Amino acid sequence: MTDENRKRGGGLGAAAVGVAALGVGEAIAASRGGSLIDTVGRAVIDVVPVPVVEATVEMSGRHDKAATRLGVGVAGIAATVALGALPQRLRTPLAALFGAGAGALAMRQSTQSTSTVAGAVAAAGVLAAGLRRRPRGVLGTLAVAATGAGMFAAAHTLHHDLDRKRDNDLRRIGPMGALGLVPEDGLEDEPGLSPLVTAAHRMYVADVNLRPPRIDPSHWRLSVTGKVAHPLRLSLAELAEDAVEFDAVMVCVHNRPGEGRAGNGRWYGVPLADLLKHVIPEPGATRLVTKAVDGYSISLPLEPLRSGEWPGYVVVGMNGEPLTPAHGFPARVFVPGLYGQYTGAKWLGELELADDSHVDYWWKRGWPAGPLWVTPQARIDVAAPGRVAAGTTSLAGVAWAPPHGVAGVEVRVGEGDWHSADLGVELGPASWRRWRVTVELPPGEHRIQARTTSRSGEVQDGRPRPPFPTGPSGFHSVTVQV
Ligand SMILES: Nc1nc2c(c(=O)[nH]1)N[C@H]1C(S)=C(S)[C@@H](COP(=O)(O)O)O[C@H]1N2
Ligand SMILES: [Mo]
Repeated sequence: MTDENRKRGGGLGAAAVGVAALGVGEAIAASRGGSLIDTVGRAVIDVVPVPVVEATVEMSGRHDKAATRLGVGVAGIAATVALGALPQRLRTPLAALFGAGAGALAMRQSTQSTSTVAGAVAAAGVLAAGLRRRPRGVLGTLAVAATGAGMFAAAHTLHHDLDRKRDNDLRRIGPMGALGLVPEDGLEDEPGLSPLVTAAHRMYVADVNLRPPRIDPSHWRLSVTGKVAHPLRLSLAELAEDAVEFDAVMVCVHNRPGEGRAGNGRWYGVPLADLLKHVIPEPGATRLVTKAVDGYSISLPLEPLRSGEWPGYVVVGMNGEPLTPAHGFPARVFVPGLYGQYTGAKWLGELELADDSHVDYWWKRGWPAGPLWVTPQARIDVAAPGRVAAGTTSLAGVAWAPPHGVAGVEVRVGEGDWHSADLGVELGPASWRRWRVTVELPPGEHRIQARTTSRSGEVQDGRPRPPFPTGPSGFHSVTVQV
């Protein structure tokens, strides 16, 4: 074997060791619901510059979590190869440093940390031992890599089983809200139109976690602390007793016109004004900090929440059921009309009444302190030539302008006049509203745009603007061929 070949073989052997170390670490972490890759991934998400976050959201869309995981896994294997090329005396201390680093990150994120720390220690051990006695030959290398892959599969199965058990536990919690009647708006006969109420499993998911934190509802309590005369600790059942139902659209600040990062829910939550009345805020309290169990936080100005000027809620249910893990189980804060990034934390652990010195997760990253309000937006879901009659095109979609409500939706063909659409019955002003209209179009290709106007008189801004830093604007356009 030439030197060059031996080196290449050594690199492949090191890569196999990397797969094995990560696989063993993942399997041990997964035994109690943790994950090395997710822990490191979250730490990366916490520090990468905003332009990188924006580019990832843009490129990977719904697959941003899978893309981040893959990136962390590949980086881990690449780091092992780099480590393998270093002198032996450096490898073991560096492997130990990797393990200690991952363990420390897991402790900082504070959820499922014990098993993740154990996984980090095991991964460092496999790394050090594997690089000392690297697998030889194609078969040896394949065997080590296959062992690692098997460990990844085991980790996957462990998570799957934990998820199933948790889903069963959630089912036992019982209903959250009435939802006796499925709400209707009169546009039920429009095929292809978004449902009036978005099912939880169809709702977009946006957060900085690679996996929702696992929270045991029997031990979970919401604490209301800080500058208050009467701190509170409330169980899920206690919160549910005082909850009311409301309809509202949740919109991500990254939702460009036409995209799907918005969903309409029938939520069940405790009015923040009621909770705040109980705790009696102290004079210096100016902000309500909503803190997730994993360190994420978003704060809101206290006064408009306390007075009820902005109706905000500690939400414990969606569409008649407990929140799903992806959407914040057991509780989240939601102020209808504010973008998701500003509306409050999912996986809520604490509400802290604080002064203005608190710094939110996204402020550190260059987003304005806000809060930012959702701007009116119309989306075209259906553009179907010839469905009603030859020469006509049916258009239908959803529009939102929370918290004031949608006053009207219009469409235009090319640069032509705007035509008013028919509106479905409004569930509530913060809810989205469905619309439809039929237009006559000659044969050929046409560009169709939609816009909405809020009941407060705000007309949707047609100038395209990217989401960062104050939210997107522009019209949704579709092209139809008649
Ligand atoms: N704890 C926590 N809460 C969070 C976030 C997060 O990353 N962590 N993301 C926010 C953002 S950016 C949005 S758009 C909404 C999304 O809520 P959904 O995933 O239920 O649609 O949650 C908000 N609450
Ligand atoms: Mo978001």
